[in-house]
Amino acid sequence: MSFHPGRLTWITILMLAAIPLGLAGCARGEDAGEDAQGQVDRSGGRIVAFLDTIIQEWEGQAEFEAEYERLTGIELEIIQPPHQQYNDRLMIQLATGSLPDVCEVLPEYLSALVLDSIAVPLDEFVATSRNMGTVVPSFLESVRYPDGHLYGIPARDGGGCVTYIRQDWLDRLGLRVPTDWESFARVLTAFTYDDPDGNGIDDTYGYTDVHAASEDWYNRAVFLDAHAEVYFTGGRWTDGFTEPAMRDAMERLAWVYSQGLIDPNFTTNTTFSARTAFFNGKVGVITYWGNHWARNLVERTRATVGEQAEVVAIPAFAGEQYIRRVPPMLVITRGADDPAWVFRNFIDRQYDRGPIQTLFTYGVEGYHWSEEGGVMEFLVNQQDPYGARFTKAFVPPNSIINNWEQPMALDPLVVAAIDVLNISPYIERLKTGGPAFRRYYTEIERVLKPDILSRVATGHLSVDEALSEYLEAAAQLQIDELLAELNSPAMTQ
Ligand SMILES: [Ca+2]
Repeated sequence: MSFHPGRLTWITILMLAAIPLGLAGCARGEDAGEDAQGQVDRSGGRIVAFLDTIIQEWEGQAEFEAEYERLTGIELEIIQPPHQQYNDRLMIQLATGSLPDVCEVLPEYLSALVLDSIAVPLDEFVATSRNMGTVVPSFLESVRYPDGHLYGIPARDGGGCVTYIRQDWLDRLGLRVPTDWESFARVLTAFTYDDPDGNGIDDTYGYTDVHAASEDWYNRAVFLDAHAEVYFTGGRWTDGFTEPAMRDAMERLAWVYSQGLIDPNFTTNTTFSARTAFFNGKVGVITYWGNHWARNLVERTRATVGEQAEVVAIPAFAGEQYIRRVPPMLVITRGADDPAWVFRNFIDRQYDRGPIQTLFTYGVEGYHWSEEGGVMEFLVNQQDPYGARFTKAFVPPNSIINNWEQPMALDPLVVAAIDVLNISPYIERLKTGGPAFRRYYTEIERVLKPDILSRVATGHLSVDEALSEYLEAAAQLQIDELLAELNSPAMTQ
């Protein structure tokens, strides 16, 4: 199969959303043979995997594929669209092209694959697998569909975001770690106006965010107890955007902007541009993933602004909860000639607590990691502009979901961030809906809400005007029907 990236527009995406997903499957190798344990030992097969968070080409993806083939005898073809476009590309691929054997799917997209019978139920494969018994059961249950089936296996612990702050800036200004909105507002003001980097130039902001603060994972420090997105509370799905707490959150966001405390690019920031502002010492606070990014944030900031940079993950403020997300999943499509074979060789073997799990976690020995004197460590990525070490291959070492005794010591910086995340987080649930959900969810959450938030934050709309405009637009996008689907008995049993 082939895949040719092209320019996308929302119109294209919305048009394609109306096309039933799924066409012909991929051709693949010969029939399977099984060894004494019932496991496949066939060589010469081929797996096409459509993946988002696998290491990229500049991180040794070709070496990863070659090592997988060396260990399994199976050719692996990874298709990896640009991260920012991944979900749109996947939906278009499923709608217009041939199906990959297996794909990485964010939870809110699973319903589309189930409604179109693209996702193959995996229950029987799990029951007869060699390695799935090592997986902590709660991870599997977190992605079980309301019809009782498993259509995806968590690709990792979904984890969540925590707020990171420049400790060296706090120290220079004689400030303590903020613990509530009032102390946070003072820190943001000092980070903006009191020259926290000591270069004598007014060149910093306190804070940055992503997509106009429309994504709850990233907006916690300013939104606190408010949810911009549809979320599960009090036993049902609710549109957080219309709740009273959202009014106060919008007022705080507009205040932060009016005081000049936020990176003005936050309305258009991708995760890439937001974290780059942090690496460059332009902002002192960002809420970002509490995993191997704890290491990346420190190393890349130091590589840019100097070794004095200290970055710490701080506990949620008073009234705020960090969010633990439903994990992305690996889904086998009906395009696979032999789904059971793909399951055994691509999914189940990732949990072998041996060479394949080592590959999917750490990468290739001698390229991504090495072992000397019994100590295993990541190597420097020679292609990395920051000269940083590798931190993962597909599954970050701190995001393992089975009971593997890992061969590499966990990074204490990452452990500290995960400890902060796990203090008392809000636990997300799998969103499963019907036609209105599938048709309009992304437009409401990723287009309408960011647009309105960016205008209310920058003073172009009052909070009242914002809410009134939102209610009208959301009604046209069937928000009531969408919520009814999410809350239907079949979906919440
Ligand atoms: Ca400065």
